[in-house]
Amino acid sequence: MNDLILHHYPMSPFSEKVRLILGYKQLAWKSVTIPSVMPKPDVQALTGGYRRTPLLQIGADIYCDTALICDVLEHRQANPTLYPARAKGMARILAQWADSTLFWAAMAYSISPKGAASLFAGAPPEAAKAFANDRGAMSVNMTRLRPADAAAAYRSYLRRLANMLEESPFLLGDAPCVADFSVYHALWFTRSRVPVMAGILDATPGVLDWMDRMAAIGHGRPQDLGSAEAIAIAAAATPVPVDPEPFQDEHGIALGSRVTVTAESFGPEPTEGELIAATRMHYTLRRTDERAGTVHVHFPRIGFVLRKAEA
Ligand SMILES: N[C@@H](CCC(=O)N[C@@H](CS)C(=O)NCC(=O)O)C(=O)O
Repeated sequence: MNDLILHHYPMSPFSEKVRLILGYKQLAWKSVTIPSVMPKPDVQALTGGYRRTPLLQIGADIYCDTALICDVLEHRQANPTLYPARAKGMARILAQWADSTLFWAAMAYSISPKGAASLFAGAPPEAAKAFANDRGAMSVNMTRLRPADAAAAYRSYLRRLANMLEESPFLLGDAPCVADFSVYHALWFTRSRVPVMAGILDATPGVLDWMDRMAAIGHGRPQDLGSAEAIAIAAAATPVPVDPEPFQDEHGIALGSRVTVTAESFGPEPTEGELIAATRMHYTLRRTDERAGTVHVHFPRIGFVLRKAEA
């Protein structure tokens, strides 16, 4: 079986979500550290454009977005499950809220001027500027919360989460599910990466205790790998043949068409390739790269825009 290769960087909250899931499922994985800002030539050699973090690579198959990565890891190692049968729908919907609404409130609060200053303390001023410019370019067409509005929303969300945790040790029961990992990563950023802003968590000690339980899960068994080696692994591998069925055509775009897939928001870089599968939940594009060879790049449907490529 091909290795699981996670392309990520330490400060990335969405990467922390996946690192902990790898730990929860006690999986061995290869760890490729990628840049947090553009340019990212080695990432884009694999994806063909998509630049967000993290990515999961398995041989010549590249999985974008943590919602899809969760499904892939569940398929690889079903126990313990991320999707408990009795709360499957609720777990996914809560995870989606956490990865969007909660995440952006937590970020806008944590990276308010005081938080940003502490995050970049000790780094050269160009680093903070490069980060701000990079994230500004990623956020075109997005409405970002102002810090004071974000703080108010974040406080309410924490109280609601604390309320859920009064009844059970994890959000939807006795064991963590996908929703716990999605909620956790946003709060982890505040607590671990911007401790000067972490006082907001003190009003909800039940949430802090749950965070301790989540942190104790750990990251599984990572082993460092260079990005050039990861590209060589893709080049030497053959993508897993995809089953194009069931083909769900919502766009009037036939399989075999040249298409682009782009994130709905945050990160406007499209990936272009041949559409070889469009199932109920996923798209798969085949593309060939000078260095990575022929790869299959996979996206979830939710959160992504499919278009015919311009001729
Ligand atoms: N919905 C995406 C969101 C990923 C995301 O926004 N990641 C942040 C880092 S935590 C990012 O890509 N930042 C810019 C970058 O790393 O280039 C997912 O679930 O993977």
